[in-house]
Amino acid sequence: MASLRTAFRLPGLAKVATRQNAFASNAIRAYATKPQGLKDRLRELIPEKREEVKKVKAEFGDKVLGETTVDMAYGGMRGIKGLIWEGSVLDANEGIRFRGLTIPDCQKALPSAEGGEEPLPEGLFWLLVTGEVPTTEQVRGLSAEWAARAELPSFVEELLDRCPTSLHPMSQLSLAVTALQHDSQFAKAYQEGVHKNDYWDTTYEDSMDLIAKLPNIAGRIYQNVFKNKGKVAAINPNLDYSANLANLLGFGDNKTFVELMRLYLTIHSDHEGGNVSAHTTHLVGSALSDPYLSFAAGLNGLAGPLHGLANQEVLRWLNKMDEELKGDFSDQAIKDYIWTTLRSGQVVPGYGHAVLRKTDPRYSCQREFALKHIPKDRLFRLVSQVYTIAPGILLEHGKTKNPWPNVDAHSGVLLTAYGLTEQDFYTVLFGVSRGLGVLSQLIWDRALGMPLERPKSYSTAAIKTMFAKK
Ligand code: HAX
Repeated sequence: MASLRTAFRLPGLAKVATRQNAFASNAIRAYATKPQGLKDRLRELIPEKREEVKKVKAEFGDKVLGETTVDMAYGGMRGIKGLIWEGSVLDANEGIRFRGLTIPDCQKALPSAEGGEEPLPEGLFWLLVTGEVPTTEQVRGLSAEWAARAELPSFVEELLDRCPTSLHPMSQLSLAVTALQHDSQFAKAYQEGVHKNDYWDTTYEDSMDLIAKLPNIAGRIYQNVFKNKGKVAAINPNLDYSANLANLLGFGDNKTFVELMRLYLTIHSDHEGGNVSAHTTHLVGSALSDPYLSFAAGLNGLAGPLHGLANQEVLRWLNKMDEELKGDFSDQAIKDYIWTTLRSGQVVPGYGHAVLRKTDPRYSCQREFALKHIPKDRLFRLVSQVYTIAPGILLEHGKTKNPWPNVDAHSGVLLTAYGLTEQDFYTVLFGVSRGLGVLSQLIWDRALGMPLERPKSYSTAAIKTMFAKK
C-alpha cells in the first residue's frame, strides 16, 4: 500500500505530500477534535494546483485538443474534447481510473472497515479531492465528520414525509437536495460579497454537508415509500458512511450487505466529466449556482433511463424475462427475448456505453463480489448467462458501438439478492455515490476559478450556409 501511496499522488504535489506524511500521525490523531483535516490538506493543495494550471495554460493554452465535426454536433457531442475533470479519467478499453488508480488498485490501496475488505467510500472521496491515498485514521475522521453533519432540517424531513409514495424516489431525492439549498453557505457568502478566491471554502462546506445528509434522505425515502413510513434509524457516530446508510435502509445487520454498500458507493462515484450527471453538475455550478442546486440538476440527469435509471430498467427487464420465459432459461429462449426487445425498438438495458468499448470494470468487480458471496443465486446466474449471449446479439444487430455490459447490468442483482428488491430505489443509491465524485470536482471548479460554461451552438440553416457551397 505504501508504494501505491507514493506512486499515485497528483503530479507536482510530491513535496507537500511528503511533508504531510512526516506530520501525519500527529495531525491525524488530532483529527477527532479537529474535524477540518481534509479541508486543511485541501487548503495546502489549492495554491500549488492554481500555479500548475496557470503554467499549463501559459505553456499549452493554444494547443489543439481535437476537432469537431458536424456529425459530432448532431451526435450528442460524443467524443468532443472540451472539459477539464481532475478526479477521474475513463479509457475506452481499460475503464475508469480514480486519480490514477483502477478499481482493483482502489480495492488494494484504500482503507477498509475493521473486519471488512472492500474500500471505504470515505477513502475514495479523500483520494478524489487530494489525489492522495488517505490513512486509515484520516478515513475514520471523515466517517466521524460526515456522521456529525448528517442531520436533516426538520422542514426537509416534513417535505419528504408529505410526498406521495407514487412520486419516484429520484424525484424525491432531487426535491430534498434542492430544499437543502435553504442552508447553503456558498449562496449566503455570495450575497455577502465573498471574494472569488474564497469560493472554494463554502463550496467545500456545502459539499461536505450535502454528502453527509444523503444517507438520511435516502433512508427516509426508502422507509416512506416502501416500508409504509417505517421508523428511520438514527445515524451512529461510530459507524462508517456505508454502514450508516445500510442501517437507515434496514439492512445494517447484514455484514455482507454493508460490504456491498462500501463497494457500491466507491465504484459509482465518478466516471470522468462528460457523463450526464457529472457534466450537468459542473455546468450548473459554472453559473455559481450553489452545490445543492448544481447536484440536484445532476441527479435529474442521473434519473434518465439511458443513464443512472438503467439499473432500475435492468431489473425490470430481467424480471419480465423471468415471467415470460416461465423458468425456461435455455440460451435460445434468452436469445429470442433479447431479439424481441431489439425488434420492438427498445434498448437492452445495462449494455452499451458512450465511451467504453469493453466490459465495464464496475461490472466486473460486482461480478467478482457475486461469485464470492452469492455464486448460486438464481438471478445472478441468469445475469451471467445473459453476459454470454447479449454481446453476440448486439454485434449481430449491428448498431451498438459497444456490445458489452456496463455498471447497471449488475448492481440490481446484488441488491435483490440481499432483499433490497424495490427497483425504483436503485438509482437513489447511485445518486448517493455520485455525490462523492461530482462534488469533489465542484470544489476544484471553484478553487481553480472555472468560468461560466457556454459552448457555441448552430442552427441547421447555419450549418447549410457554412458548408453547402464548399
Ligand atoms: N441496446 C440496443 N441498442 C443500443 C444499445 C443497447 N444496449 N446501445 C446502443 N444502442 C444503439 C443506440 O440506441 C444507437 O441507435 P440509433 O443509431 O438508432 O440511434 C446505436 O446503437 C449507436 O449507439 P452507440 O453509439 O453505441 O451508443 P451511444 O453512445 O449513443 O449511447 C448508451 C450510449 C449507454 C446510451 C447506449 O448504449 C444505451 O442506450 N444503452 C442502454 C441503456 C444503458 O444501459 N444505459 C446506462 C449506461 C451507463 C451509465 O451511464 N450508467 O449510469
